[in-house]
Amino acid sequence: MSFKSLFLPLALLSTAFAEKPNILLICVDDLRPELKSFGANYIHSPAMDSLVASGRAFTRHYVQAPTCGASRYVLLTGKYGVVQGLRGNNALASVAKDADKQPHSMPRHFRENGYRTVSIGKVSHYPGGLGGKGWSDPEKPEMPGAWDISLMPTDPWENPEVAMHSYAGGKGRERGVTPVNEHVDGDDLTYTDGWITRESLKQMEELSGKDEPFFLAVGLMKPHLPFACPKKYLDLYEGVELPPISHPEKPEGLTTWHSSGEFFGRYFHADRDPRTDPAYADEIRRSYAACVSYADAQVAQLLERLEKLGLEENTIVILWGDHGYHLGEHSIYGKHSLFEESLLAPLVIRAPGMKQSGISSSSITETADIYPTLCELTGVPQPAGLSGESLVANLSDPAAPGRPAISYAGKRETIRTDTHRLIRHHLKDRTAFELYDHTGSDGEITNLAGEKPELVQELNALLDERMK
Ligand SMILES: [Ca+2]
Repeated sequence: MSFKSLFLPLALLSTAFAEKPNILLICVDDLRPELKSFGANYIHSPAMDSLVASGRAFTRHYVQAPTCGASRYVLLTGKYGVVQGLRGNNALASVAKDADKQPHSMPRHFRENGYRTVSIGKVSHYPGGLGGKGWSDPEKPEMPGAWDISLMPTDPWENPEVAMHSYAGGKGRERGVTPVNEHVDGDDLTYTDGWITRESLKQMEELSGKDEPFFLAVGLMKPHLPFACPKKYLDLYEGVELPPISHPEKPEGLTTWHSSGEFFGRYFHADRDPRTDPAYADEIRRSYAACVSYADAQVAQLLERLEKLGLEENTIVILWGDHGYHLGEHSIYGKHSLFEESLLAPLVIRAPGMKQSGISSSSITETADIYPTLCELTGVPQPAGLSGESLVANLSDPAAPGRPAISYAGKRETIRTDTHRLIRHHLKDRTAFELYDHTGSDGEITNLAGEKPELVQELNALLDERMK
């Protein structure tokens, strides 16, 4: 008997809970693996660390796209964005225009299979799941039919669009005018994630009283820009020395380096630049860390309430970062590259009855794997045509193998194997490659494509095959 078949009955049928397990999906915006349990020792992240200790952390989970909307498209449809229109922030909205042609979203599929589905905060690209003016037009759902309830609490902000890049006191972002970070002294409701958590706890209470299983998706906004959170979380890092920034040099030659437009162009920096000003770099990194701790405090409340309501034993919990983030590595502040820093994000899964909990897996996994995993864990039929593969075997055995991960940004595509990363550029007159060897300490500094044409050819063919 395989691990998989041993595992399933435990996951599905502990005798006290013959019903399908609930799902709590926690999406954290722009969270790179900057958690103590993922090796960032200076970070204060006790709640997410506790989930790692009781579940399975995937330390090499790669997103398909280093930008919010396109990455969430893959999470919520289980499909790669094979065409350009599915590689930007409007990926979900673009397919929603034609509901008959779009793939059924994961929450809609679970809803049609007996789940009550609720979304709070930023789960799809627009917090609350609506497009249009102020991201609040009920006629423009990003995922038609997905949710029984989809909410973005906006008090004291005007609407979800303002709340997305918000400051204390109901203020919104003004391009190039409002600061890149802010830490007002106040409680968690000083910023949006406190409101998202408060509503999520209320929804969880209500769901616990229903007969049907629930799929509750909670989308926290931090540590997305602006790096704004209550001062008490910044205070956690007072006197803490941050580790040096690894490989801070700007890469040479053809790469996916960019000028950090979101970071520099949309916020006020008082003519300071962390790429040349170490004290400012330190301040920025502390603000990011503070926002991670603020998000962690929200996760703590969600996990505590789950336990208090007696739901812990029959709820699958997923913690997912939608992509990574450069904090100075390769001289970038932001995402959008195809370097490891943009593509590596935390994934933690805790399933009822799982074996060897608390042991991390370094097998390569992808965001696209989450949908088929949830189908297998719950017994909900898996729809045809999903791009990923179930991780249930990896939940039974942390040493179970993964498979190479593919990602893309615009017309650039990449594949990451256990040992190498190949990045493919479609230029006007030719195709060009970056090849990086991850077996040593060089990481993604030296492009070896010219030295290893056979390996380039092999990985290029594999990338083609996977992108079909
Ligand atoms: Ca994001």
